[in-house]
Amino acid sequence: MIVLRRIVGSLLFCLAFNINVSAEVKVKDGYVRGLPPGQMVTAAFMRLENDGDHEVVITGATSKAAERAEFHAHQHSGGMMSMKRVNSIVVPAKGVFELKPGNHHLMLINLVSFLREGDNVELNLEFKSGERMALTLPVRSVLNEHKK
Ligand SMILES: [Cu+2]
Repeated sequence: MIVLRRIVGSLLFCLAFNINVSAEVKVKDGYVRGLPPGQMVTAAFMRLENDGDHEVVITGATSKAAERAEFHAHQHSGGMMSMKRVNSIVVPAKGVFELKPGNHHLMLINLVSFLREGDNVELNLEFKSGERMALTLPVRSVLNEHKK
């Protein structure tokens, strides 16, 4: 009986561990920047909120809408602004990480098709824990980006 209880206990622990990230990380205000036709690269922005007691590390992303998705940071040097790839982003415990214009963003490289305002883009976030989170983000034209 004790053995059985131990097995049940560890199963429950595994389940709790597996749903950890998606239960504790919420994505808000996400969208993909819609650009004029002919642009092969755009970016996705979102606010990541972590309600949990542990930091959450996001190590990558994929999307059917683009060949590659990369996390980028902006850096300023000598009065010039450029982007560089970062291997991961960290959402602090009980904290927030924002992907926003002029700051960190999720770069979508080599778009499969032209993204129009009102389209939806499916994304998968990949966590260090091995979990994934599926997202559907609306396309918002760059012209309307700052209106909300
Ligand atoms: Cu970029």
